[in-house]
Amino acid sequence: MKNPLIQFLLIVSFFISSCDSSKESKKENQEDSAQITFSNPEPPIKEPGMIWIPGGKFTMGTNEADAYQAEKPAVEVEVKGYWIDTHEVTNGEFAAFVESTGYVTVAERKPDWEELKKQLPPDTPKPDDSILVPGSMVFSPLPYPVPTDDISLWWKWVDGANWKHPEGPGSSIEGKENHPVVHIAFEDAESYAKWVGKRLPTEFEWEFAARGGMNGKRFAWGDELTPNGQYLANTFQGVFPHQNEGTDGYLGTAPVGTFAPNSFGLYDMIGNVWELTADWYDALKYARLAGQAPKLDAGMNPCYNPDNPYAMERVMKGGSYLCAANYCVNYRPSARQGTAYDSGTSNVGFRLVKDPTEKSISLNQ
Ligand SMILES: [Ca+2]
Ligand SMILES: [Ca+2]
Repeated sequence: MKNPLIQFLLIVSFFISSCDSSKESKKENQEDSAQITFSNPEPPIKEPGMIWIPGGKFTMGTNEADAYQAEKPAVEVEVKGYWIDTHEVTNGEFAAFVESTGYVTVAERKPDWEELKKQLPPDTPKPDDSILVPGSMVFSPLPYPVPTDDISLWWKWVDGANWKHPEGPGSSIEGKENHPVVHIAFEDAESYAKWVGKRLPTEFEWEFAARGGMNGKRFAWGDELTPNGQYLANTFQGVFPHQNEGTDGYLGTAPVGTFAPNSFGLYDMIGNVWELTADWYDALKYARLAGQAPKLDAGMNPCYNPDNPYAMERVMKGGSYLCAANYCVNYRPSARQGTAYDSGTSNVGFRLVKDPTEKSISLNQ
């Protein structure tokens, strides 16, 4: 590791997974598996590349015994109808944005210490300027088994890593125009969204779409991870992090739309890359909604992660090509993690939503 201090600093500000290997077993889902009643018909004016999600009440989160605490308890929430991208935003789509606007992503800029230190313990000393250089976190596993409670054993800060050079200098996205864009910070996703006239989904909207109209299913397609041995998402087969077998055909990202869509016609809601949402990460969000934890009052920090108390994090959903049975198990619609708002990684991307126009709604009435 060239710059151990920046690695340390960024690991602290990066999401700290609460994953452990105790989440392997699969329990029968006890929740209501009835179809969701939809509330908003599809507007007559279509949005290219997007699917209409008809809105309604649904069960968010889970009561499964082996799920992570931040996913519990299951709570009923309601969303209004919206359009959502059929697939994750691709390198090709992001390149068109950069070409048109000249936008420079966060990973391509020199880190701002004044911003960075807000997410570090108060007595953290300022590193030398030579250490604060553009870069991003890249999955870099060792070739042998390591303890799975130390993410620094497989995440490395790589100078010069960004969306155009996903593994760092020398790597490129040539031939990967149809792969999801990665190394995207929240600010980058919001800037792209503004350019295309869309927005990031809320956490509720994302999960409603991922569930494909079915309440209480463990996966986006039902209760089996690989029904009849068929892979329905790009995840990690083998023993994480060193033994990536790629039985599903992909060791890293896959072209969007490679795996079968869910019932709404959406690709890669599970796996491929994690997807940023608009919400701050609050580990007690569902507990608060269910009255099992105090409500957040106005003026309180909207972000809460006991494993990463200084970080300001956004919710990401769906898991990635790095989610394995022995680690993470986040390839489920209810799964959620916080990710630092001001940095990206090689396994986090996004997709966008769009509200119906007043005109298109009125045409339906
Ligand atoms: Ca894979
Ligand atoms: Ca995804």
